[in-house]
Amino acid sequence: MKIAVLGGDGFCGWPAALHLSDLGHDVLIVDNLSRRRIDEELGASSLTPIASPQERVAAWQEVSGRRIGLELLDVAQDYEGLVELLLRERPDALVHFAEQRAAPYSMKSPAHKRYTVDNNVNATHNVLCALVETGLDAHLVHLGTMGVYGYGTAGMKIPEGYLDVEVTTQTGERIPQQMLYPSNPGSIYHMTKCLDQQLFAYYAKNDRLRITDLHQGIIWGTHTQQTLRDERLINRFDYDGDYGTVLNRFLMQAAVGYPLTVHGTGGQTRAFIHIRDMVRCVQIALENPPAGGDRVKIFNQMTETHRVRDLAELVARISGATVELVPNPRHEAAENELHVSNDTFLDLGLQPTLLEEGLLREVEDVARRYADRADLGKIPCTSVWTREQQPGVPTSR
Ligand code: NAD
Ligand code: USQ
Repeated sequence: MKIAVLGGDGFCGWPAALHLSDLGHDVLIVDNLSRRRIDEELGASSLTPIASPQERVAAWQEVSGRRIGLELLDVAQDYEGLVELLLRERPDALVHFAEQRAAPYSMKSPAHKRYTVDNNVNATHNVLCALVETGLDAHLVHLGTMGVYGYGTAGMKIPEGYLDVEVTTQTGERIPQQMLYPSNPGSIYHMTKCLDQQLFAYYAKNDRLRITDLHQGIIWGTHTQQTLRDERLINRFDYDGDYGTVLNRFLMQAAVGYPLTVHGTGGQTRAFIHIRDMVRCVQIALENPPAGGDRVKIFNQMTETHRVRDLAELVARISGATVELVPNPRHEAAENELHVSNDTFLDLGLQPTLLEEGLLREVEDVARRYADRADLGKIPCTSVWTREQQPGVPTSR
């Protein structure tokens, strides 16, 4: 297949592009490098030393003999460029990672909220509109989030995208129906993924676009088989208070001797998946496109659920780190249960990398190895969710 990987310079996009190229697909990375510019804005950088996108694709060609194309394009801003690219390249599939993906970054200020909505919603809508305009029958695989569901389900297992309901008609007849699971976002970032869902539903219904939406949990880990093949192929590892996700932050904090920063009581339960499983899931989704028709195919892309305080205790046990309960900068439930159905990927052959197997290796191979590059001042989470949490704003109005 010819596959365009939108956002292919990012944490998920780069290893996915390498994995797909390694399988023999013709891969084209499309990225505007906004993530690298955000590093500069925040004065933070990846714990691992990442090469420039040009060096990355040149190194991959040297190591594997395979060429990955690189197109620097803003999917949200340059609609004409996107249409021109699709007409020129005529991809069989697009994998869409090209969004601002950090919840804390999306909550930093009015400007960050507006940027996140403008960038994410426009990027998704431009891709959908361009597919219709060009008439390409390419399969669109989008990276969504488990966060569209919210994290509390009163004991029910979260289904893969659609909820079974029963409606009572005017004549009292009870009719079973399915609806998109009601969305319940916990940040402006997560809200953009809920808006994406509506765009997908509409374009699948109206234009019969073939769309798969992967509701992905929190990624942990860094390396894949391909990124390990040369130092210049190394993946990024975010640990700062905006972009670092919880488990990778704990692994890095353990490596540098920083107390593990558990928000609140740590009773938040979240879904997780290793980065090696993420690239396999993207492959499986591409190999199993929806037949067409008017419904978006939705997979829950996660393999385990854990409470934040349990993760901290696990990391502390294997590394000797200490755990600290810090005030929660977010507006989220202090404690929640989370049960998730992920049968589709398991039935299609995914063999999950479990936390217990990979954690220690990750601390040794990545977090300790690059610990001297860490800037400890970037660890605290300074982005707060509500006005009341801002310094100087009274707690009650
Ligand atoms: P990332 O920020 O590392 O990568 C996103 C890439 O997209 C960056 O290279 C960025 O430059 C590019 N990009 C952003 N806006 C663009 C635009 N308008 N035009 C072109 N390129 C643009 O993020 P990531 O962790 O790789 O996440 C990728 C996707 O996966 C996101 O959509 C995110 O919501 C989803 N996801 C990530 C995680 C996770 O834990 N990292 C979990 C669930 C879902
Ligand atoms: N948390 C801590 N301590 C920390 C950092 C985070 O206790 O030092 C807590 C947070 O308060 C939250 C949980 O850990 O309760 C998860 O936070 P996170 O930053 O790891 O994950 P999140 O903000 O949900 O976002 C990440 C990705 C996002 C993706 C989402 C999947 O950045 O792109 O969509 O995970 S999910 O969480 O399933 O919605």
